[in-house]
Amino acid sequence: MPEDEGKYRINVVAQKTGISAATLRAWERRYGIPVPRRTESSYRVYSDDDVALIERVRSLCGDGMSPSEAAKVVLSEASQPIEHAHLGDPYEQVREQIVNAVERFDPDGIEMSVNRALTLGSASVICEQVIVPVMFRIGQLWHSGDITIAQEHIATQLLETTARKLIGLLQPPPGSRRVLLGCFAEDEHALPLYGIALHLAEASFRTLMLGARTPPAAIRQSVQHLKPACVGLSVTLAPPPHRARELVDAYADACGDTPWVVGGQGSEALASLVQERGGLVVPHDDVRQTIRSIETLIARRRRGAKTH
Ligand code: B12
Repeated sequence: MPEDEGKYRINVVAQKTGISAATLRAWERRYGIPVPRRTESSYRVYSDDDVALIERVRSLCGDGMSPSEAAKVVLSEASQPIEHAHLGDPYEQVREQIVNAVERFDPDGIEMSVNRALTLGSASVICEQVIVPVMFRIGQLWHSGDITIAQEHIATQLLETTARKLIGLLQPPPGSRRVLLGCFAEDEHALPLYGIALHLAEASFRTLMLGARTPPAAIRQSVQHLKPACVGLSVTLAPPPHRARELVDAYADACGDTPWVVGGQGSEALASLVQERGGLVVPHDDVRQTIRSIETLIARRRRGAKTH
C-alpha cells in the first residue's frame, strides 16, 4: 500500500478541512467524493489525496457552487490526465498552511508558507489570492476569539511586509503620480489600504502607505513634502459624530488643495461631512468607479492649476 494511503480517521479529516463528519459521509454517499479506504473493522481512513478532494469541493462551494455542482467539477478534474491531475487549489492550500501556522503560533511556519506563496504567480495574483484573503481570515479568527491578539499581530506584520513588497513590485517608477494612503486616526484596519493600494498600483499609481491610525498632522507633513496627486483615507469604523466632524475638518485642512478621497466600510456615514469640506467618498464595493473618480479628481485639479 502506498505510504500515504489511509492516514486519517474521519474526525481528523473533519478538523483539517472544517467539513463535519456527517457532511463527509453525505458527500461520500451522494457524490462518491471521496470514497475512503476502510479498515478491517470498517472505519474510514482518508489519504492526503482524499483530503485534497474534500478541500477542493469546499473551496468551490466557498466560491458559490452547490456541493453537487462542485462534486461534478472535481470528478471531471480527477478524470483529466496530468495537468489537472493535481487536486486542490494551490492558493487555497497555501492559505490553509499560513492560517494553520498562525493557529499553531509558529512564525517560522508562517514565513515558510508565505515564501511558498511567492512562487505561485504574479505579484497581483499572490496578493489577491493569498495575502489579502489570509489577512482577512486572521482578522476574523481574532474577532471570533480563535486566536490571540499576539498571533494576530505576528501574522499581520509578516503579511503586511509581504504585501508592501508585492505592491512595490507592481507600481510604476518614481516620478509617477503618487497617492498617499492612511487610515483615519483611530482606525486600526490597515488591510483595506492594502486592498486599494493593489488596485491603484495596477492602475499605474505609486502609493505611499502611512498605515493604521494616521493622524491629520502626518497627512499635512506628507502633503507638504511629497506633493502627492491625491490623498486616500480609509475608514472602517466610523467615528462618533462630534469626533467625525473634528477629524474631517483636520484632514481637509491637512490636504489643502490636494484632492482627497475617503473610502472603506465606514465612509458612507461621513459622506456629507466630507463633501462639505471638498473631499469625495468613494463607493466601497466598486473599485473601477473608485479609480475613475480618483483619475477625474486629479485631472480636474491639474486643469484648475493650469488656469491659475
Ligand atoms: C481584519 C479585521 C480586523 C483586524 C485589522 C487588521 C489590519 N491590519 O487591518 C483587527 C483584528 C486588528 C481588527 C480590530 C478591530 N476590529 Co475589525 N475587522 C476585521 C475584518 C475581519 C476584516 C476587515 C477588512 O480588512 N476587510 C477587507 C478589505 C479589503 O475590504 P474593505 O474594507 O471593503 O476595503 C475595500 C473597499 O472598501 C475600498 N477601500 C477601503 N478603504 C479605502 C480607502 C480609499 C482611499 C479608497 C479609495 C478605497 C478604500 O478598497 C478596499 C479593497 O477593495 C472585519 C470583518 C468584515 N466583515 O469586514 C472586522 C470589523 C471591520 N472589525 C470590527 C471591529 C468592531 C473591530 C474592533 C473595534 C474590535 C475591538 N473590540 O477592538 C477593532 C478595531 C480597533 C480600532 N480602533 O480600529 C467590526 C466593525 C463594526 C462596525 N462597523 O462598527 C467588523 C465589521 C467585525 C464585526 N462584524 O463586528 N479588525
